[in-house]
Amino acid sequence: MNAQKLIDTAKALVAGYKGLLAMDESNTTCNKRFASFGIPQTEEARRAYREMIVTTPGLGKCISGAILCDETIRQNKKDGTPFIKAITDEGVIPGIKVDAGAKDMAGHPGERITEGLDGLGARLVEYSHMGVRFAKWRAVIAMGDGIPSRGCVEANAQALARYAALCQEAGLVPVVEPEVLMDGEHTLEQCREVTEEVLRTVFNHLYTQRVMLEGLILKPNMVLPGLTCPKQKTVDEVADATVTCLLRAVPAAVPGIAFLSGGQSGELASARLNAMNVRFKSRLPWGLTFSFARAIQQPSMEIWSGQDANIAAAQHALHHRAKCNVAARRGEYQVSVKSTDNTPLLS
Ligand code: 5MM
Repeated sequence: MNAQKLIDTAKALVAGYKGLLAMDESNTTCNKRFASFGIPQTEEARRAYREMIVTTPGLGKCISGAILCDETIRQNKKDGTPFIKAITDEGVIPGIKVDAGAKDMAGHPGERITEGLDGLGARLVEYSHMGVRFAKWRAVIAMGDGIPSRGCVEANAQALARYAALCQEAGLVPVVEPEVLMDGEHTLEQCREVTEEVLRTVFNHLYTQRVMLEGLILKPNMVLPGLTCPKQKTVDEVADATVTCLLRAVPAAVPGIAFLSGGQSGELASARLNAMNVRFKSRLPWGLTFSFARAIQQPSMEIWSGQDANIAAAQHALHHRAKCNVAARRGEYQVSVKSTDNTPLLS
């Protein structure tokens, strides 16, 4: 293991005011999103969509690293240039999603365990030879009546730690993504408690598996009330709860924390990241940035809608959301964000 190389890559992923672009939707997820906009669910449509993304002018000024999936990393632009070369030439570090998805967990109704450890070492070596420098694995933790269970949290944390150790051995920086889902009626405080327990468990297992904290990136959820919780919270309240939780559970040796958006609107995700940087930046041991999929891509996918004529407009929308998140890292993002019932969410 080349520790310095891992540290340098991890630092580069959170350097300046850039963040990560998650464009690693599995074919099933991508097809589902395409279906909602009437886009054909074919390999060629997925390739064309990803070409639209990676050729967005100025992408490298906002995005430090892009997470691809196995299909995309093997695809090329129409002119034959491999996507991995296109993004590397733009100054964006290529990454790869390596989990095999979250599956129903035996004996744990309503809970899931992420699979993909078998043969992972060999797959990582192949990706590394292709020029990939970091990887990503997502664990999914649901909240509800009696869940998450200890068994589910422990099993997912152990899998994340084993994945992270394999990545570092292969010279790839692991992005460690334990996602506490937004679905449910739970309160902000309940989400904070569960997220803290999950993160503490994950870091215990990372320690047990001898993962070098300086050479990884954490990709957590923000601490939010459940989607159907009657008590929604202001942007500042979310920022405070999230940072409080992270300060208690994430060691200072970790170089960066890059949030997932988890189904928040692009505007809210940016506003909440902005508030964290405005209120806490000077007191934080790690960089706080973004690793969004939907909160960056959603408007551009709708505008593109599978039509070549819409590429420039779709790229403009993608670049706009990426720039908004760079502004949020600086603490300079400004937008009036309202909830669906028109209650102001900014305090
Ligand atoms: C939570 O999903 C990750 C971040 O995306 P959002 O910002 O939209 O929440 C994302 O990287 C996710 O892990 C990938 O899209 C892969 O998901 P699937 O379920 O398709 O493997």
